[in-house]
Amino acid sequence: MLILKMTFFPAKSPSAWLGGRRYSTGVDDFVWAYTNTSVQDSGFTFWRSGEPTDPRDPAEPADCMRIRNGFQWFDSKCSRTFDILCEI
Ligand SMILES: [Ca+2]
Repeated sequence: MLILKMTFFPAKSPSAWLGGRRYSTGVDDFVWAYTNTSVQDSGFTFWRSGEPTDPRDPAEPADCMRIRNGFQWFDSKCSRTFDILCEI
């Protein structure tokens, strides 16, 4: 975990995109893009307390999943710029 933190979460870039995206208007309606399977039903989630937040911001909903340097998950606006995190 230390290597992951040092490699992917340097102080200037404390977040990375995960491969999940909201597919509907429900707060917990996220799917993993690679498998198109429900995040909620995957058996493991690590949302920060209070996340995901309400997606119904009509101007720019928070429909993409990101991870921060504490490794917890957040829903965020997809237009934001972060590195990506992939399974190898
Ligand atoms: Ca959020």
